[in-house]
Amino acid sequence: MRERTFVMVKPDGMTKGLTDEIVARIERAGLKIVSMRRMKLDRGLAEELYSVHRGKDFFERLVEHVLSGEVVVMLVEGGRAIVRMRELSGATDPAKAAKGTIRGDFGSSITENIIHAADSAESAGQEMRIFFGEPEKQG
Ligand SMILES: Nc1nc2c(ncn2[C@@H]2O[C@H](COP(=O)(O)OP(=O)(O)OP(=O)(O)O)[C@@H](O)[C@H]2O)c(=O)[nH]1
Ligand SMILES: [Mg+2]
Repeated sequence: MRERTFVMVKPDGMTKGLTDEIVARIERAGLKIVSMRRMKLDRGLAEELYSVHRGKDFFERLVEHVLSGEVVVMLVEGGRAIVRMRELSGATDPAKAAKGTIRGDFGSSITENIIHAADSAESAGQEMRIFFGEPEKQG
């Protein structure tokens, strides 16, 4: 099934110079980057992106991290793009992420884990709307 998803290179991924490497991995996986933009999030945008985590003990750390530098946001399209991007990213905690995944190869901590990828069609829709003004419904 052809679908679209939202992906973001977090500030630690930017600092480590990993954007080109991430783009290459996405393209080698047969997915297409439809749109891509370098930007600095503001607090409102960061809290909206991570609104499901509001109230959790790591919420403030997470928001502070994504506000700590520039990010690259991407709209990625292809067959099973949502699941494929989660597979390419690897487990949330880099210490548990498999080698060959972006987090497994480059992540340094659960906060500094390089990349965000939407976890469902619903979040992908919401996040694409927030960052790219895409309509929420897919298909
Ligand atoms: N410090 C800390 N950070 C966490 C923890 N759980 C999640 N995070 C951070 O919060 C982000 C969002 O958490 P989740 O949505 O549960 O994880 P995820 O879907 O693999 O990661 P994202 O693609 O960034 O949404 C993660 O990428 C981590 O950076 C935790 O237990 N401790
Ligand atoms: Mg998530």
